[in-house]
Amino acid sequence: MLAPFRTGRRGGMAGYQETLDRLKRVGQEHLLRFFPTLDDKQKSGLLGQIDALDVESLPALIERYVRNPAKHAPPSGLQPVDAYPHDAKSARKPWDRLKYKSTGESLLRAGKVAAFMVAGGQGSRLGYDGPKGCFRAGEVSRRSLFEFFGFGIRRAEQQYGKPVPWYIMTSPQNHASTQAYFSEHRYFGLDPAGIRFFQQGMLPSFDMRTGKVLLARHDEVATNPDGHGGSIAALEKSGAIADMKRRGIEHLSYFQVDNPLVRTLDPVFLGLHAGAPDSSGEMSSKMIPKTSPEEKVGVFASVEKNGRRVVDVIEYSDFPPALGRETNPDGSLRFNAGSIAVHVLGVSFLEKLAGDPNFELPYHRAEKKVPFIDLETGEHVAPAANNGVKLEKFIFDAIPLCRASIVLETDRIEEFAPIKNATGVDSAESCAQIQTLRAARWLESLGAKVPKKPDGTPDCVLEIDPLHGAEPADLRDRVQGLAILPGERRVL
Ligand code: UD2
Repeated sequence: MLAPFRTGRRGGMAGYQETLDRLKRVGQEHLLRFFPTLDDKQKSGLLGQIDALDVESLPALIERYVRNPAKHAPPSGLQPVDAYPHDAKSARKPWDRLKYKSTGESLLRAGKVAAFMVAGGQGSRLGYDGPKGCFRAGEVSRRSLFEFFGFGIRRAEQQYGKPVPWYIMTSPQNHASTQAYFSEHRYFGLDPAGIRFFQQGMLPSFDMRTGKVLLARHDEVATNPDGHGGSIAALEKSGAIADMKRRGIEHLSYFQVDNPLVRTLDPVFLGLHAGAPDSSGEMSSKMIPKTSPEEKVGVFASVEKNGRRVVDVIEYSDFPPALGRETNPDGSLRFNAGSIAVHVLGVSFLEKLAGDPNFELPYHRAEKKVPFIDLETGEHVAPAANNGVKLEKFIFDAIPLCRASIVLETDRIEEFAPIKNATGVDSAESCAQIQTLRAARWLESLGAKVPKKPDGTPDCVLEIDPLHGAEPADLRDRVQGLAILPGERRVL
Protein backbone atom coordinates (compact mmCIF):
# COMPACT_ATOMS: atom_id res chain seq x y z
CA MET A 1 0.00 0.00 0.00
CA LEU A 2 1.61 3.27 -1.12
CA ALA A 3 1.62 6.11 1.40
CA PRO A 4 -1.14 8.66 0.71
CA PHE A 5 0.04 11.28 -1.76
CA ARG A 6 -0.32 15.04 -1.36
CA THR A 7 -3.46 16.52 -2.84
CA GLY A 8 -2.98 16.84 -6.58
CA ARG A 9 -3.55 19.89 -8.74
CA ARG A 10 -7.04 18.65 -9.51
CA GLY A 11 -7.89 18.41 -5.85
CA GLY A 12 -7.85 14.62 -5.89
CA MET A 13 -5.06 12.29 -4.89
CA ALA A 14 -2.75 12.30 -7.88
CA GLY A 15 -1.70 8.65 -7.70
CA TYR A 16 0.89 6.77 -9.69
CA GLN A 17 -1.39 5.38 -12.44
CA GLU A 18 -3.13 8.71 -13.05
CA THR A 19 0.22 10.50 -13.28
CA LEU A 20 1.64 7.80 -15.57
CA ASP A 21 -1.36 8.14 -17.89
CA ARG A 22 -0.94 11.94 -17.98
CA LEU A 23 2.76 11.59 -18.79
CA LYS A 24 2.14 8.96 -21.48
CA ARG A 25 -0.24 11.37 -23.22
CA VAL A 26 2.65 13.86 -23.62
CA GLY A 27 5.46 11.36 -24.17
CA GLN A 28 7.18 12.02 -20.84
CA GLU A 29 6.44 8.74 -19.02
CA HIS A 30 10.20 8.18 -18.58
CA LEU A 31 10.01 10.50 -15.56
CA LEU A 32 8.58 7.55 -13.61
CA ARG A 33 11.25 5.15 -14.88
CA PHE A 34 12.78 4.69 -11.41
CA PHE A 35 9.53 4.95 -9.47
CA PRO A 36 9.54 1.27 -8.30
CA THR A 37 12.98 1.81 -6.70
CA LEU A 38 11.85 4.79 -4.60
CA ASP A 39 10.68 4.78 -0.99
CA ASP A 40 7.25 6.16 -0.12
CA LYS A 41 8.53 9.65 0.69
CA GLN A 42 10.44 9.86 -2.59
CA LYS A 43 7.39 8.54 -4.50
CA SER A 44 5.16 11.15 -2.93
CA GLY A 45 7.68 13.92 -3.65
CA LEU A 46 8.09 12.99 -7.31
CA LEU A 47 4.34 12.64 -7.96
CA GLY A 48 3.73 15.93 -6.16
CA GLN A 49 6.40 17.71 -8.23
CA ILE A 50 4.99 16.34 -11.51
CA ASP A 51 1.49 17.24 -10.36
CA ALA A 52 2.55 20.90 -9.90
CA LEU A 53 3.90 21.12 -13.46
CA ASP A 54 1.62 22.10 -16.35
CA VAL A 55 2.42 18.82 -18.10
CA GLU A 56 -0.24 19.28 -20.76
CA SER A 57 1.49 22.41 -22.12
CA LEU A 58 4.82 20.61 -22.67
CA PRO A 59 4.35 19.32 -26.25
CA ALA A 60 3.68 22.84 -27.61
CA LEU A 61 6.58 24.32 -25.61
CA ILE A 62 8.95 21.60 -26.81
CA GLU A 63 7.86 21.95 -30.42
CA ARG A 64 8.20 25.72 -30.45
CA TYR A 65 11.16 26.37 -28.18
CA VAL A 66 13.21 23.19 -27.69
CA ARG A 67 13.36 20.91 -30.71
CA ASN A 68 13.50 23.35 -33.61
CA PRO A 69 13.62 26.81 -32.12
CA ALA A 70 12.82 29.62 -34.53
CA LYS A 71 15.65 32.13 -34.08
CA HIS A 72 14.30 35.04 -32.07
CA ALA A 73 13.64 37.38 -35.03
CA PRO A 74 13.88 40.93 -33.63
CA PRO A 75 10.85 43.17 -34.25
CA SER A 76 10.74 45.34 -37.37
CA GLY A 77 11.25 49.06 -37.83
CA LEU A 78 13.75 49.43 -34.99
CA GLN A 79 14.34 53.08 -34.04
CA PRO A 80 16.15 54.56 -31.03
CA VAL A 81 13.84 55.47 -28.13
CA ASP A 82 13.17 59.08 -27.16
CA ALA A 83 14.35 58.80 -23.53
CA TYR A 84 14.08 61.56 -20.94
CA PRO A 85 17.72 62.75 -20.72
CA HIS A 86 19.58 62.63 -17.39
CA ASP A 87 20.26 66.36 -17.91
CA ALA A 88 16.71 67.75 -17.71
CA LYS A 89 17.97 70.98 -19.33
CA SER A 90 19.05 69.10 -22.47
CA ALA A 91 18.02 70.88 -25.68
CA ARG A 92 16.93 67.55 -27.20
CA LYS A 93 14.14 66.95 -24.69
CA PRO A 94 13.97 69.49 -21.83
CA TRP A 95 11.74 68.49 -18.88
CA ASP A 96 10.85 69.77 -15.43
CA ARG A 97 12.72 67.52 -12.98
CA LEU A 98 11.50 69.38 -9.88
CA LYS A 99 7.88 69.15 -10.96
CA TYR A 100 8.06 65.37 -11.39
CA LYS A 101 10.09 64.96 -8.20
CA SER A 102 7.28 66.69 -6.37
CA THR A 103 4.71 64.39 -8.05
CA GLY A 104 6.70 61.35 -6.98
CA GLU A 105 7.13 62.62 -3.41
CA SER A 106 3.37 63.12 -3.18
CA LEU A 107 2.84 59.48 -4.18
CA LEU A 108 5.33 58.37 -1.51
CA ARG A 109 3.77 60.61 1.16
CA ALA A 110 0.36 59.21 0.24
CA GLY A 111 1.66 55.67 0.78
CA LYS A 112 0.86 54.64 -2.79
CA VAL A 113 4.23 53.09 -3.63
CA ALA A 114 5.73 49.71 -2.75
CA ALA A 115 9.12 48.16 -3.52
CA PHE A 116 9.28 44.98 -5.62
CA MET A 117 12.51 42.99 -5.82
CA VAL A 118 13.14 39.95 -7.99
CA ALA A 119 15.51 37.59 -6.20
CA GLY A 120 14.67 34.15 -7.51
CA GLY A 121 17.49 33.70 -9.99
CA GLN A 122 20.09 30.96 -9.61
CA GLY A 123 23.27 32.92 -8.80
CA SER A 124 25.32 30.38 -10.75
CA ARG A 125 27.70 32.95 -12.32
CA LEU A 126 28.66 34.22 -8.87
CA GLY A 127 29.55 30.76 -7.64
CA TYR A 128 27.93 31.66 -4.34
CA ASP A 129 25.94 29.06 -2.47
CA GLY A 130 22.88 30.72 -1.00
CA PRO A 131 20.46 33.49 -1.92
CA LYS A 132 22.32 36.13 -3.92
CA GLY A 133 20.89 38.84 -1.67
CA CYS A 134 22.97 37.48 1.22
CA PHE A 135 26.15 38.25 -0.72
CA ARG A 136 28.37 41.06 0.63
CA ALA A 137 27.91 44.39 -1.18
CA GLY A 138 29.56 46.70 1.36
CA GLU A 139 33.36 46.79 0.94
CA VAL A 140 33.74 48.53 4.32
CA SER A 141 30.53 47.64 6.17
CA ARG A 142 30.43 44.02 4.87
CA ARG A 143 26.68 44.52 4.55
CA SER A 144 24.72 42.23 2.19
CA LEU A 145 22.74 43.19 -0.87
CA PHE A 146 19.52 42.59 1.08
CA GLU A 147 20.70 45.02 3.78
CA PHE A 148 21.41 47.74 1.21
CA PHE A 149 17.84 47.52 -0.07
CA GLY A 150 16.32 47.19 3.41
CA PHE A 151 18.09 50.32 4.65
CA GLY A 152 17.17 52.22 1.47
CA ILE A 153 13.51 51.40 2.03
CA ARG A 154 13.76 52.32 5.71
CA ARG A 155 15.17 55.71 4.78
CA ALA A 156 12.28 56.33 2.40
CA GLU A 157 9.80 55.43 5.17
CA GLN A 158 11.50 57.94 7.47
CA GLN A 159 11.71 60.62 4.78
CA TYR A 160 8.12 60.38 3.55
CA GLY A 161 6.42 59.28 6.75
CA LYS A 162 4.61 56.29 5.30
CA PRO A 163 5.28 52.53 5.35
CA VAL A 164 6.72 51.17 2.10
CA PRO A 165 5.65 47.54 1.66
CA TRP A 166 8.35 45.34 0.13
CA TYR A 167 7.36 42.43 -2.14
CA ILE A 168 10.11 39.91 -2.72
CA MET A 169 10.03 37.19 -5.37
CA THR A 170 12.06 34.12 -4.48
CA SER A 171 12.31 30.71 -6.08
CA PRO A 172 11.68 27.36 -4.38
CA GLN A 173 15.46 26.89 -4.17
CA ASN A 174 16.05 30.02 -2.06
CA HIS A 175 12.66 30.83 -0.49
CA ALA A 176 13.25 29.37 2.98
CA SER A 177 16.85 30.59 3.29
CA THR A 178 15.83 34.08 2.14
CA GLN A 179 13.10 34.28 4.77
CA ALA A 180 15.46 32.93 7.41
CA TYR A 181 18.06 35.60 6.60
CA PHE A 182 15.50 38.42 6.93
CA SER A 183 14.27 37.02 10.24
CA GLU A 184 17.83 36.59 11.61
CA HIS A 185 18.55 40.23 10.67
CA ARG A 186 15.27 41.41 12.20
CA TYR A 187 14.09 42.63 8.79
CA PHE A 188 16.72 45.41 8.87
CA GLY A 189 14.49 47.38 11.19
CA LEU A 190 11.47 47.24 8.86
CA ASP A 191 8.05 46.03 10.01
CA PRO A 192 7.88 42.32 9.03
CA ALA A 193 4.15 42.77 8.36
CA GLY A 194 5.13 45.00 5.42
CA ILE A 195 7.45 42.42 3.84
CA ARG A 196 5.86 39.74 1.67
CA PHE A 197 7.82 36.87 0.16
CA PHE A 198 6.36 34.83 -2.67
CA GLN A 199 7.74 32.10 -4.88
CA GLN A 200 7.88 32.23 -8.65
CA GLY A 201 6.88 29.33 -10.86
CA MET A 202 9.22 26.58 -12.01
CA LEU A 203 9.58 25.06 -15.47
CA PRO A 204 11.05 21.70 -16.38
CA SER A 205 14.49 21.67 -18.01
CA PHE A 206 14.63 19.83 -21.31
CA ASP A 207 17.06 17.61 -23.19
CA MET A 208 18.16 19.82 -26.10
CA ARG A 209 18.22 16.88 -28.56
CA THR A 210 15.12 14.88 -27.69
CA GLY A 211 12.91 17.45 -26.01
CA LYS A 212 12.44 15.02 -23.12
CA VAL A 213 12.21 16.54 -19.64
CA LEU A 214 15.37 15.73 -17.71
CA LEU A 215 15.50 13.99 -14.35
CA ALA A 216 17.82 15.67 -11.81
CA ARG A 217 17.60 12.59 -9.56
CA HIS A 218 15.67 9.32 -9.62
CA ASP A 219 12.95 11.06 -7.62
CA GLU A 220 13.23 14.64 -8.92
CA VAL A 221 12.44 16.37 -12.21
CA ALA A 222 15.09 18.86 -13.34
CA THR A 223 13.48 22.31 -13.14
CA ASN A 224 14.49 25.99 -13.30
CA PRO A 225 12.80 29.23 -12.18
CA ASP A 226 10.53 30.58 -14.92
CA GLY A 227 12.26 33.97 -15.25
CA HIS A 228 11.48 37.38 -13.74
CA GLY A 229 8.66 37.53 -16.28
CA GLY A 230 7.07 34.81 -14.17
CA SER A 231 6.61 37.46 -11.49
CA ILE A 232 3.35 38.74 -13.00
CA ALA A 233 1.61 35.39 -12.58
CA ALA A 234 3.32 34.83 -9.23
CA LEU A 235 2.20 38.25 -7.92
CA GLU A 236 -1.37 37.26 -8.74
CA LYS A 237 -1.28 33.63 -7.58
CA SER A 238 0.41 34.52 -4.27
CA GLY A 239 -2.25 37.13 -3.43
CA ALA A 240 0.35 39.92 -3.56
CA ILE A 241 -1.73 42.03 -5.98
CA ALA A 242 -4.79 41.68 -3.75
CA ASP A 243 -2.58 42.69 -0.81
CA MET A 244 -1.39 45.79 -2.68
CA LYS A 245 -4.95 46.83 -3.45
CA ARG A 246 -5.90 46.38 0.21
CA ARG A 247 -3.00 48.66 1.15
CA GLY A 248 -3.87 51.28 -1.51
CA ILE A 249 -0.61 50.69 -3.41
CA GLU A 250 -0.79 52.04 -6.97
CA HIS A 251 2.81 51.66 -8.20
CA LEU A 252 5.64 49.18 -7.69
CA SER A 253 9.26 50.26 -7.78
CA TYR A 254 10.87 47.21 -9.44
CA PHE A 255 14.54 46.26 -9.10
CA GLN A 256 16.85 43.25 -9.20
CA VAL A 257 18.60 41.78 -6.17
CA ASP A 258 22.05 42.19 -7.79
CA ASN A 259 22.33 46.01 -7.96
CA PRO A 260 22.98 47.68 -4.55
CA LEU A 261 23.19 51.18 -6.05
CA VAL A 262 19.63 51.22 -7.39
CA ARG A 263 17.44 54.07 -6.13
CA THR A 264 14.92 51.73 -4.49
CA LEU A 265 12.32 54.52 -4.37
CA ASP A 266 13.16 57.37 -6.76
CA PRO A 267 10.61 60.22 -6.55
CA VAL A 268 11.66 61.71 -9.90
CA PHE A 269 11.21 58.39 -11.72
CA LEU A 270 7.94 57.69 -9.91
CA GLY A 271 6.67 61.17 -10.82
CA LEU A 272 7.54 60.83 -14.50
CA HIS A 273 5.94 57.38 -14.60
CA ALA A 274 2.73 58.64 -13.04
CA GLY A 275 2.59 62.16 -14.48
CA ALA A 276 4.47 62.50 -17.78
CA PRO A 277 2.18 63.26 -20.78
CA ASP A 278 3.76 60.38 -22.75
CA SER A 279 3.42 57.82 -19.94
CA SER A 280 0.34 55.67 -19.41
CA GLY A 281 1.50 54.90 -15.85
CA GLU A 282 1.57 51.19 -16.75
CA MET A 283 5.27 50.37 -17.01
CA SER A 284 8.29 52.71 -17.16
CA SER A 285 12.01 52.01 -17.34
CA LYS A 286 15.43 53.44 -16.58
CA MET A 287 18.34 53.25 -18.95
CA ILE A 288 22.02 54.14 -19.04
CA PRO A 289 24.04 54.98 -22.15
CA LYS A 290 25.83 51.77 -23.19
CA THR A 291 29.64 51.69 -23.00
CA SER A 292 29.89 49.49 -26.11
CA PRO A 293 27.68 47.64 -28.63
CA GLU A 294 28.61 44.41 -26.85
CA GLU A 295 27.60 45.49 -23.32
CA LYS A 296 25.46 42.73 -21.80
CA VAL A 297 22.31 44.72 -21.23
CA GLY A 298 18.96 44.74 -22.99
CA VAL A 299 18.58 47.52 -25.57
CA PHE A 300 15.57 49.86 -25.65
CA ALA A 301 14.15 50.51 -29.09
CA SER A 302 11.00 51.92 -30.62
CA VAL A 303 9.47 49.14 -32.75
CA GLU A 304 6.45 48.34 -34.86
CA LYS A 305 4.30 45.71 -33.12
CA ASN A 306 0.72 44.75 -33.96
CA GLY A 307 0.37 47.91 -36.07
CA ARG A 308 1.54 50.18 -33.23
CA ARG A 309 4.84 51.93 -32.58
CA VAL A 310 5.82 50.86 -29.05
CA VAL A 311 8.84 50.81 -26.74
CA ASP A 312 10.51 47.42 -26.49
CA VAL A 313 13.62 45.90 -24.91
CA ILE A 314 15.63 43.51 -27.02
CA GLU A 315 18.03 41.37 -24.99
CA TYR A 316 21.67 41.87 -25.96
CA SER A 317 21.85 38.30 -27.31
CA ASP A 318 18.97 39.02 -29.73
CA PHE A 319 19.91 42.53 -30.87
CA PRO A 320 21.09 42.70 -34.52
CA PRO A 321 24.88 43.25 -34.23
CA ALA A 322 25.07 45.60 -37.26
CA LEU A 323 22.37 47.86 -35.79
CA GLY A 324 24.09 47.72 -32.41
CA ARG A 325 27.27 49.10 -33.98
CA GLU A 326 25.58 52.02 -35.83
CA THR A 327 26.69 55.47 -34.65
CA ASN A 328 25.31 59.00 -34.75
CA PRO A 329 27.23 61.79 -36.53
CA ASP A 330 28.92 62.63 -33.19
CA GLY A 331 30.20 59.06 -32.90
CA SER A 332 27.82 58.00 -30.10
CA LEU A 333 25.95 54.73 -30.44
CA ARG A 334 22.62 55.13 -32.23
CA PHE A 335 21.04 52.42 -30.08
CA ASN A 336 22.71 53.46 -26.82
CA ALA A 337 19.85 52.93 -24.35
CA GLY A 338 20.89 50.04 -22.12
CA SER A 339 18.30 48.54 -19.79
CA ILE A 340 19.40 48.25 -16.15
CA ALA A 341 16.25 46.30 -15.20
CA VAL A 342 14.83 49.18 -13.15
CA HIS A 343 11.12 49.77 -13.71
CA VAL A 344 7.96 51.20 -12.21
CA LEU A 345 4.90 49.02 -12.68
CA GLY A 346 1.31 50.21 -12.27
CA VAL A 347 -0.66 47.82 -10.03
CA SER A 348 -3.74 48.18 -12.22
CA PHE A 349 -1.58 47.25 -15.26
CA LEU A 350 -0.38 44.11 -13.49
CA GLU A 351 -3.93 43.26 -12.44
CA LYS A 352 -5.13 43.67 -16.03
CA LEU A 353 -2.40 41.41 -17.43
CA ALA A 354 -2.74 38.76 -14.73
CA GLY A 355 -6.50 38.71 -15.16
CA ASP A 356 -6.36 38.34 -18.97
CA PRO A 357 -6.66 34.65 -19.95
CA ASN A 358 -4.94 35.44 -23.26
CA PHE A 359 -1.99 37.16 -21.58
CA GLU A 360 1.21 35.18 -22.07
CA LEU A 361 4.74 36.54 -22.20
CA PRO A 362 6.97 34.82 -24.78
CA TYR A 363 9.50 32.26 -23.56
CA HIS A 364 13.21 32.83 -24.09
CA ARG A 365 15.44 29.81 -24.66
CA ALA A 366 18.84 29.33 -23.03
CA GLU A 367 21.13 26.37 -23.76
CA LYS A 368 22.83 25.26 -20.54
CA LYS A 369 24.74 22.38 -18.96
CA VAL A 370 21.97 20.64 -17.01
CA PRO A 371 23.06 17.69 -14.81
CA PHE A 372 20.72 14.73 -15.38
CA ILE A 373 20.08 11.02 -14.80
CA ASP A 374 20.97 8.74 -17.69
CA LEU A 375 17.75 6.78 -18.28
CA GLU A 376 19.60 3.65 -19.42
CA THR A 377 22.23 3.40 -16.68
CA GLY A 378 20.44 5.33 -13.92
CA GLU A 379 23.73 7.17 -13.38
CA HIS A 380 23.98 10.92 -12.58
CA VAL A 381 25.71 12.78 -15.43
CA ALA A 382 27.40 16.20 -15.14
CA PRO A 383 27.60 17.23 -18.82
CA ALA A 384 30.78 18.87 -20.16
CA ALA A 385 28.86 20.69 -22.90
CA ASN A 386 25.43 22.30 -23.12
CA ASN A 387 22.90 19.48 -23.18
CA GLY A 388 19.79 21.14 -21.88
CA VAL A 389 17.34 23.91 -22.63
CA LYS A 390 15.97 26.20 -19.95
CA LEU A 391 13.01 28.41 -20.78
CA GLU A 392 12.20 31.65 -18.97
CA LYS A 393 10.06 34.77 -19.35
CA PHE A 394 11.34 38.34 -19.19
CA ILE A 395 9.30 41.06 -17.44
CA PHE A 396 10.37 43.65 -20.00
CA ASP A 397 8.34 41.81 -22.66
CA ALA A 398 5.32 43.44 -21.00
CA ILE A 399 6.53 46.95 -22.03
CA PRO A 400 5.15 46.72 -25.62
CA LEU A 401 1.74 45.93 -24.10
CA CYS A 402 1.61 49.39 -22.51
CA ARG A 403 -0.44 52.16 -24.09
CA ALA A 404 2.59 54.45 -23.66
CA SER A 405 5.85 53.75 -21.87
CA ILE A 406 8.61 56.21 -20.91
CA VAL A 407 12.33 55.63 -20.51
CA LEU A 408 14.40 57.79 -18.15
CA GLU A 409 18.17 58.06 -18.57
CA THR A 410 20.15 57.75 -15.34
CA ASP A 411 23.84 57.93 -14.54
CA ARG A 412 25.82 54.69 -14.40
CA ILE A 413 27.97 55.72 -11.42
CA GLU A 414 24.91 56.93 -9.54
CA GLU A 415 22.75 53.89 -9.98
CA PHE A 416 24.23 50.83 -11.63
CA ALA A 417 26.85 48.53 -10.10
CA PRO A 418 25.45 45.00 -10.27
CA ILE A 419 27.19 42.00 -8.71
CA LYS A 420 26.82 39.14 -11.16
CA ASN A 421 30.25 37.54 -11.57
CA ALA A 422 32.91 36.36 -9.13
CA THR A 423 35.55 38.70 -10.65
CA GLY A 424 35.96 41.33 -13.37
CA VAL A 425 32.97 43.06 -14.93
CA ASP A 426 29.86 43.26 -12.73
CA SER A 427 31.62 41.78 -9.69
CA ALA A 428 31.88 42.70 -5.99
CA GLU A 429 35.20 44.35 -6.90
CA SER A 430 33.77 46.55 -9.68
CA CYS A 431 30.79 47.33 -7.46
CA ALA A 432 33.08 48.55 -4.65
CA GLN A 433 35.01 50.74 -7.10
CA ILE A 434 31.83 52.35 -8.41
CA GLN A 435 30.54 52.89 -4.87
CA THR A 436 33.76 54.75 -4.02
CA LEU A 437 33.52 56.84 -7.21
CA ARG A 438 29.91 57.75 -6.41
CA ALA A 439 30.71 58.66 -2.79
CA ALA A 440 33.73 60.73 -3.89
CA ARG A 441 31.54 62.58 -6.39
CA TRP A 442 28.92 63.28 -3.69
CA LEU A 443 31.57 64.43 -1.16
CA GLU A 444 33.28 66.78 -3.60
CA SER A 445 29.93 68.25 -4.63
CA LEU A 446 29.48 69.11 -0.93
CA GLY A 447 32.94 70.70 -0.61
CA ALA A 448 34.64 67.78 1.16
CA LYS A 449 38.19 66.75 0.24
CA VAL A 450 38.89 63.32 -1.32
CA PRO A 451 42.51 62.14 -1.76
CA LYS A 452 43.38 60.96 -5.25
CA LYS A 453 45.90 58.50 -6.68
CA PRO A 454 48.26 59.66 -9.46
CA ASP A 455 45.76 58.26 -11.99
CA GLY A 456 43.10 60.57 -10.58
CA THR A 457 40.99 57.84 -8.96
CA PRO A 458 40.08 58.15 -5.26
CA ASP A 459 42.86 57.00 -2.88
CA CYS A 460 40.36 55.57 -0.36
CA VAL A 461 37.46 53.14 -0.08
CA LEU A 462 34.13 54.87 0.51
CA GLU A 463 30.63 53.50 1.03
CA ILE A 464 27.41 55.42 1.53
CA ASP A 465 25.06 54.05 4.16
CA PRO A 466 21.63 53.93 2.44
CA LEU A 467 20.11 54.96 5.79
CA HIS A 468 22.10 58.21 5.64
CA GLY A 469 21.31 59.32 2.13
CA ALA A 470 19.73 58.63 -1.23
CA GLU A 471 21.27 61.73 -2.85
CA PRO A 472 24.20 64.08 -2.10
CA ALA A 473 22.14 66.76 -0.31
CA ASP A 474 21.14 64.18 2.32
CA LEU A 475 24.77 63.98 3.49
CA ARG A 476 25.36 67.72 3.77
CA ASP A 477 25.44 67.91 7.58
CA ARG A 478 27.48 64.73 7.87
CA VAL A 479 30.33 65.84 5.65
CA GLN A 480 30.76 69.51 6.66
CA GLY A 481 34.52 70.21 6.51
CA LEU A 482 35.31 66.53 6.10
CA ALA A 483 38.74 65.61 4.68
CA ILE A 484 39.26 61.95 3.85
CA LEU A 485 42.79 60.69 4.58
CA PRO A 486 44.78 58.82 1.92
CA GLY A 487 44.02 55.11 2.13
CA GLU A 488 41.10 55.64 4.49
CA ARG A 489 38.20 53.11 4.42
CA ARG A 490 34.98 54.77 5.55
CA VAL A 491 31.18 54.41 5.59
CA LEU A 492 29.47 57.79 5.20
C1 UD2 B 1 19.58 41.34 -16.73
C2 UD2 B 1 18.87 41.79 -18.01
C3 UD2 B 1 19.75 42.69 -18.80
C4 UD2 B 1 20.17 43.89 -17.96
C5 UD2 B 1 20.87 43.38 -16.70
C6 UD2 B 1 21.17 44.54 -15.79
C7 UD2 B 1 17.48 39.89 -18.43
C8 UD2 B 1 17.20 38.70 -19.29
N1 UD2 B 1 18.54 40.61 -18.79
O1 UD2 B 1 20.68 40.55 -17.11
O2 UD2 B 1 19.02 43.17 -19.94
O3 UD2 B 1 19.02 44.65 -17.63
O4 UD2 B 1 20.03 42.48 -15.98
O5 UD2 B 1 21.81 44.07 -14.64
O6 UD2 B 1 16.78 40.19 -17.49
N2 UD2 B 1 15.61 36.49 -11.65
C9 UD2 B 1 14.56 35.98 -10.91
N3 UD2 B 1 13.97 34.84 -11.35
C10 UD2 B 1 14.39 34.20 -12.48
C11 UD2 B 1 15.46 34.75 -13.22
C12 UD2 B 1 16.07 35.90 -12.79
O7 UD2 B 1 14.19 36.51 -9.87
O8 UD2 B 1 13.79 33.18 -12.82
C13 UD2 B 1 16.25 37.70 -11.17
C14 UD2 B 1 17.66 37.41 -10.72
O9 UD2 B 1 17.65 37.17 -9.31
C15 UD2 B 1 18.40 38.67 -11.08
C16 UD2 B 1 17.62 39.26 -12.24
O10 UD2 B 1 16.36 38.60 -12.24
O11 UD2 B 1 18.35 39.57 -9.99
C17 UD2 B 1 18.25 39.12 -13.63
O12 UD2 B 1 18.83 37.92 -13.69
P1 UD2 B 1 19.38 37.28 -15.08
O13 UD2 B 1 20.62 36.59 -14.72
O14 UD2 B 1 18.29 36.54 -15.70
O15 UD2 B 1 19.67 38.51 -16.08
P2 UD2 B 1 21.11 39.23 -16.27
O16 UD2 B 1 21.56 39.61 -14.93
O17 UD2 B 1 21.97 38.43 -17.13
